[in-house]
Amino acid sequence: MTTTDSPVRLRAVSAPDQPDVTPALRELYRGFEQELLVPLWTEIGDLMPAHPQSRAVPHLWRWENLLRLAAQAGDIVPVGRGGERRAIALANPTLGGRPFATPTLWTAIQYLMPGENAPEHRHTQHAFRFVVEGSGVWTVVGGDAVPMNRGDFLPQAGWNWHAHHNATSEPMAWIDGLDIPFQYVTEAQFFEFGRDEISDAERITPERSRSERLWAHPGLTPIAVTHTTPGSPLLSYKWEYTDRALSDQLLLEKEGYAGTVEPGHAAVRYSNPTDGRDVLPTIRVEVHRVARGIETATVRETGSSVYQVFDGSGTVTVGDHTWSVTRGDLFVVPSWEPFSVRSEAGITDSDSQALDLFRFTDAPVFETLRLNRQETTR
Ligand code: GTQ
Ligand code: FE2
Repeated sequence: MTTTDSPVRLRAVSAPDQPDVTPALRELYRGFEQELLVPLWTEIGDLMPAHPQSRAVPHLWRWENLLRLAAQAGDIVPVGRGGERRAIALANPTLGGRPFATPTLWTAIQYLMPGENAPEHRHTQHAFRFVVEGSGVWTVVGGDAVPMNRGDFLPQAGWNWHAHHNATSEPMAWIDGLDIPFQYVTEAQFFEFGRDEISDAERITPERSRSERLWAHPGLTPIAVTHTTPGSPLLSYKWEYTDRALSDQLLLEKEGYAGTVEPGHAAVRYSNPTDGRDVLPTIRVEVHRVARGIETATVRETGSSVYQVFDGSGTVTVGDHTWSVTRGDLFVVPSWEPFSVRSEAGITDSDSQALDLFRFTDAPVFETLRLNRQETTR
């Protein structure tokens, strides 16, 4: 309870350790204010809570609404130097209207009209793209043109030059994930403009990027290549491989072998082929497949997640919120909020007859700082 605008809060005497509000106490707190001092005893509950209490809340964004508004922006808002990208970010309702999906993670829908180019730039923020539907855009990372198709995951570690171009006659939408909110608090960001137009030699449309030809062979590392920059050198993880990994896990389970997270729940993490670690220094990315009729255990962990439904339908519970979700829908799980899903038959049948969830988190940061904690209840 605040009795003045003073940074020092004069609390009602509720706890035994709080002093009586006397003229002497008011005088003391005025002294604190004048010298820009704040005592611990009025702040401790907020500063040092017994368990995480996220400033963010669970929230769901419907893909059909995002897509409709992005298409509208496509008609009205040009893309070019300065604004850089036609990207529209999810703003968690309790993060002050800032474009932050969670306190650490940026999530946006990006939209490119036929023939459009998003100019080249680079920044320290680590990024990725994920495609829930559509095709036709190539992202050019360090001069390497990488195709984007449904289910493809494209990591792009900080400080790589990148531009995007739509080579088709159809608009395309996808989602971007970045650590913009996290880097915002670090005050260590850098940004540089590149060329306004990439060269014709780069504005090409190969089916596979050079990075995939070098790095996308399971268990095989090119001997003559040393990779020293942060994050994965593989610029696209194609859906074909992810899909097979997930369906194999479920088949192995049927045959009585281990591999799934829990019965009917397969999951994979995208990893850096040079060291097996997370694809990006600050962001972990996973895909989960929950078989029809399966309900997962309830998990809560420190750090926040953003999910996008890739395929199928089901019911998602995050803390006190429960939503029916379908293809493309996005939702956030704030730190320490209990999370579970149930895979159900939807209006439209899914390709995999299951609920496929794309997920990204800030887990690498929490693990590095030894702040990771997890609790599972069945
Ligand atoms: O595509 O380069 O959503 O730099 C936010 C910042 C996308 C991008 C975003 C970016 C980009
Ligand atoms: Fe960028």
